[in-house]
Amino acid sequence: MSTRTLSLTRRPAWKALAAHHKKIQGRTLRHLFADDPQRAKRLSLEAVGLFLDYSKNRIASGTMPLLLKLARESGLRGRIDAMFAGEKINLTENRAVLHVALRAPRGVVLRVDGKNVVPDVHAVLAKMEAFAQRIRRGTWTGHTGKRIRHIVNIGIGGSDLGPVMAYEALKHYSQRGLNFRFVSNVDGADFVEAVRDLDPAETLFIVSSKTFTTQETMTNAQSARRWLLRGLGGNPRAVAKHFVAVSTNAAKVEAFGIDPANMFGFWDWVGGRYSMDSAIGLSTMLAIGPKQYRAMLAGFHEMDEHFRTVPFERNLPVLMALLSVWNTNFLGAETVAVLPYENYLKRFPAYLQQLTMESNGKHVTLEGRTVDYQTSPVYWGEPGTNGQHSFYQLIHQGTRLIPCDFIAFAHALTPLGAHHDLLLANVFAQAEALAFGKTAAEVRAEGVAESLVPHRVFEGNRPSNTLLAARLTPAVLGRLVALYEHIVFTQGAIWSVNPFDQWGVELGKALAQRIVPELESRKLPRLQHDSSTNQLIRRYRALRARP
Ligand code: G6Q
Repeated sequence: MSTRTLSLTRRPAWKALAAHHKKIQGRTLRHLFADDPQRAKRLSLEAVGLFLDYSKNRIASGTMPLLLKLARESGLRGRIDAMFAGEKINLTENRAVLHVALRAPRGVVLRVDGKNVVPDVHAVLAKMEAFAQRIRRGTWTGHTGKRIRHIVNIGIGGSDLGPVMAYEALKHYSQRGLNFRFVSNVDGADFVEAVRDLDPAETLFIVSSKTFTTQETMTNAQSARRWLLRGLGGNPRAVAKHFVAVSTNAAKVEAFGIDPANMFGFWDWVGGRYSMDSAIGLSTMLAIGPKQYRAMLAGFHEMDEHFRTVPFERNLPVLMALLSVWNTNFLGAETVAVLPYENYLKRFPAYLQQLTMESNGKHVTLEGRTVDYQTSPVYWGEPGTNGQHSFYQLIHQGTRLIPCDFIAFAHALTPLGAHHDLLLANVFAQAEALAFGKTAAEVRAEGVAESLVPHRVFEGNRPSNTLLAARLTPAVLGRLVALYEHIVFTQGAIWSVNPFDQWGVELGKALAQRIVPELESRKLPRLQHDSSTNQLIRRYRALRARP
């Protein structure tokens, strides 16, 4: 029997890791660093412009070899090859998973059902570029002849989080005369606030929806259309000049009234949360321009090639994924804090929440067996140093183990006095304090009153990774996103789950549809939910009836 078919906890490497963990658990980061002056050098790695120091993880000399063995026993190599070969590895939806094709240079061949998809990708990119140039140069004008100054992306989930994150991350490179807004929530406040100060004559809506059926997005798109027509005198012909769509569903786009010539397509082998570099990235391209967008794609591709070709022991996504498996499954960590010390990455943790948790938040294996181990940890975070003045207390002195991914850059994009050195001093200090803490003896040596000593002790031994790059460029953003995409892929391979479906999201979409008519109908219909849901619906209707 091959090890791949054994359930995860029965694989030899898993058992060896459990035994190894017992053996080394008493050895703290203080011991591990004291025993090996070369530790930092040994446990760090530079690849595709990213430097990863993973020496502050609770691993001893035998840990990584065993984790690498686990990767091999889990069939990781075969799964990577299957993804790049366009096999339908998204089993539950019978789809290929080929977001790597979105950034493949012309000339690369990646096939789905025997057809090379790379030329299609480049055809859409060329169409996006032509459109982006017209908007950026002001040669695309609105219904009244004014140039477009405001761009509103309407989309949700994978059709929103990537565009918002990328816009914020790359704002430094954006054309400042264009103003970008993002509307996702079906809560009307999102739309109303987004357009409050905009002139419809200067506004372009990008309706981003893979399916073009998502309730939130369709509702916002209809409101946008009404808002536009109201502002421009009601001529429906105005829609064609102020709406474009990004979708896989041409029929629905046309039915909405958007000219199919202004639809930018993508394909069912791109999952929503893996789509920020497909046409879903149109707002990003409008902001930073085609050249910088291409640079971002090149960054993604560099990381893809690194992941595909470099041996696992020097492979950034593989190593980071294995460390997360170690922290989750052997050290019992339940979350990972992602802490960028770069204000432009303020939406990066939110973006990663979807990428990681929607992908690997699964409780059955690909074969449908309930797992007997933890899968995705909760990912969360905030930019440093803000987090330091809020939740870091719990990371330092709370009762939970919270591994941290620190992300920092050598150069500020907007240098200002001593700010950047202060910022970087903070990130290095935090990782150091988390790892080494402060003992009671050290606290006493500072002359602290005995009654306060327990309060001032830091246990340390808190694991972290530090990722350092020269500066946040479009290429580096591409590499960072691809890094986490492939971390998720590797985790999924080890946990034997399908990172590419999202039945939990589908459930929410269906349930809400069922309740809508029960809220909208004039007369209260017979409610057949549980007593709590029935009560909430009745109470809502009653409250709403009062002025
Ligand atoms: C992503 C999910 C989900 C999806 C949204 C929007 O992987 O499938 O977040 O992106 O539900 O879907 P549409 O793009 O089809 O509107």
